[in-house]
Amino acid sequence: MSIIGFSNECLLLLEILTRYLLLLEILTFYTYSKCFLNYYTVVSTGRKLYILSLLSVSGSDMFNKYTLIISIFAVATLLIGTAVTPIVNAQLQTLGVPALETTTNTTAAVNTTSIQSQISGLQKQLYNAQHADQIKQQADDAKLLQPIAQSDKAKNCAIDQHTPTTFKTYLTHFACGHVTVLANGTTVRHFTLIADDYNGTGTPIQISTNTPGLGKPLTSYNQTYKPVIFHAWTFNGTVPGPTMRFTEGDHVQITVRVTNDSKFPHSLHMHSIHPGAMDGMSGAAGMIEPGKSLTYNFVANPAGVYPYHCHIFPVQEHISRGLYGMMIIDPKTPRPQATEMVMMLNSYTYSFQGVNGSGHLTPTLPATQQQIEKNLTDVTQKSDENNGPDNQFYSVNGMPFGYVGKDSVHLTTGTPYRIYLANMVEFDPVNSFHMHGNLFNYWPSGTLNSSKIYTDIVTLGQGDRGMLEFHYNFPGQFMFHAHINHFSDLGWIGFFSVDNKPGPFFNNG
Ligand SMILES: [Cu+2]
Repeated sequence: MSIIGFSNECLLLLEILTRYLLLLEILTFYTYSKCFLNYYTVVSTGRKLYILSLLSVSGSDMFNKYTLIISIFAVATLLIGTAVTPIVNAQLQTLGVPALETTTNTTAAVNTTSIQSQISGLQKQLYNAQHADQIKQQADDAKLLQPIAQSDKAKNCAIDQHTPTTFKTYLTHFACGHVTVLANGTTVRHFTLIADDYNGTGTPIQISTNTPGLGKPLTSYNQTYKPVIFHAWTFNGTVPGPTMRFTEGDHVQITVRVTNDSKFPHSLHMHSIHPGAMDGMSGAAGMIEPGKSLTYNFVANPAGVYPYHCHIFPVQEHISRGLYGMMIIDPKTPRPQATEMVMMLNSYTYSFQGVNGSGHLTPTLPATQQQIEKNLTDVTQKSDENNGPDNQFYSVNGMPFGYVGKDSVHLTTGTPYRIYLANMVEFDPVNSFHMHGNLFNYWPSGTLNSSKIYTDIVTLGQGDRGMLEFHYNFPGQFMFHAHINHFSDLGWIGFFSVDNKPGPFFNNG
């Protein structure tokens, strides 16, 4: 009987099992010795066989030749496995693979990951070697782009150039385009403008806020608030279109696409210096038919503030419907640091567009005597003052009565501010900008050659613009508005809410 209590039947079964296992282990060891791969199996086999042989020896009265063979083989396997392990580990270490001591699944998994990461590392090295030129180019580009990216950040260039602006985000939204740098160091800025007249009838935009008592001159205080709607033609879906910003000397590419659903051709006419073919007038110099596009190429100069607008006849309709925006060309040497804003003065007329936006002015070119007389009759009939179309709303940045009450613009005392100002009001010869409780430096057109004036009011003709710099000494609520009070009463007013404490422009986001 077994000293540990095994029955003879059990021992017989164990012996048969052991012989069978022996055969398996021999096969395994053979494989190992041939391939020199799975040394773990050797170690574990040795351990298993050693235990089995001990069990066999201790569990049986018989010490037959099989158990002897098993024991010898087991000890030999264990010794070989133990001897080989450090050698293989050393080899693996030179390959950067962690040494494997056990055969547990966890370790195997860890090492599988490690080997995979090594493979992916090698693949990366191979890719880098194959694309060395491309990678070098990317690195060079990044090196060239870095100072421009820093300067664009200092100018508060918008990171998101796709989300349409609201009158609040428009105040500080500067689209600086998609930037690339040529090998000769030239900065290229590319912009896309989508011009859309929405089948000629315009898209309804809301030109009133929910401010109680304001922005709803078409309703009485007792009536339910209804937003005021204007049927607009748009660049990139908003009125005004995006403020585009570049630096003097930049190569600018502005791709203008007129949508398929537009009824009329449109164009992009920019103020500043450029070739005639880039001037965005009717005809060959930049007129774009519906469904077509055109890229305007020019070198930005000189530094200053400029309007851009569609210049297809009748221009007064294409502008007054909403196809305009502002363009800033920064000097190569940056202007002194200041918190910057954009203020685009504009107006809305219902004189000719009708309730649903379907009315149009008659084109004035080519102007025969007969056409001029018809046009004069048209505008006279459509006018509310019998002298041509007139505006029913005036605003800054597209929203009559926008920057009032909770949406007043928060400023901080002592902080330097700069405003880029432009006037795109149609039908009225002049507009003005007046600031309460303060004076400002003003540079007409914002060029480096402009002589500044120190004032609290500037008067602007149609398409006129300039640049203001100021800071407030005292806290308080200060109005800014057209000093043509007729315009103020129809929406062109706003408030600076000046505080000693710094904070965002709008407290309510
Ligand atoms: Cu147009």
